Amino acid sequence: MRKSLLTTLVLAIFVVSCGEQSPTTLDTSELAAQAEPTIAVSPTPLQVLIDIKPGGTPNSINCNNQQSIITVAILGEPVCKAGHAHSSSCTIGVDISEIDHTSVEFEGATEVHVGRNGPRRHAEDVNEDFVDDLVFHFRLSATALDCDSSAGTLTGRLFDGTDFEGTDSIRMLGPPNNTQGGGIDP
Ligand SMILES: [Ca+2]
Repeated sequence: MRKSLLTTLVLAIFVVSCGEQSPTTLDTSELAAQAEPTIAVSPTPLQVLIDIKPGGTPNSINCNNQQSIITVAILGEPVCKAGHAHSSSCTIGVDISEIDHTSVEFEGATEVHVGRNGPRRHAEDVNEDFVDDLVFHFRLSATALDCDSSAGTLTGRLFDGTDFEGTDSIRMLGPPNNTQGGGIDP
């Protein structure tokens, strides 16, 4: 009888001690699972308006001419500062003076016009809205675009370190094996 009680007691201690250990093991794995998404989280880039081949649509690119230059503009927008009296009449957007043009890439390609101090800055009002836009030129062969691409994305950073990106549609002309070429984009 005593022996049976002792056995029960030992068993009870074993169960309790197991019960204490199990949650500890679970907690560790749960912590590991929670840590992963926290590391993966990154801020969403600021969205900017871009215009591939400004001035016309569709934005046709001859995919057989890998040396062609693709013009891409970041459209400047009037920026309404906090507390601006006319905030309802203007668009919240990016001020191109805040853009670090040396950080800009289009589908992995960088500006082709490079001077002594790196990529040249080219501001011009391409859409005639009286607000300067920032214009870039990229060689097709330097981009990740292929003959099936239907959109191109430009990425970069503001001087304050904020990442931004913008996407516009493209229409690739010419099948991959067509050697006749055709119209070459400026
Ligand atoms: Ca403009």
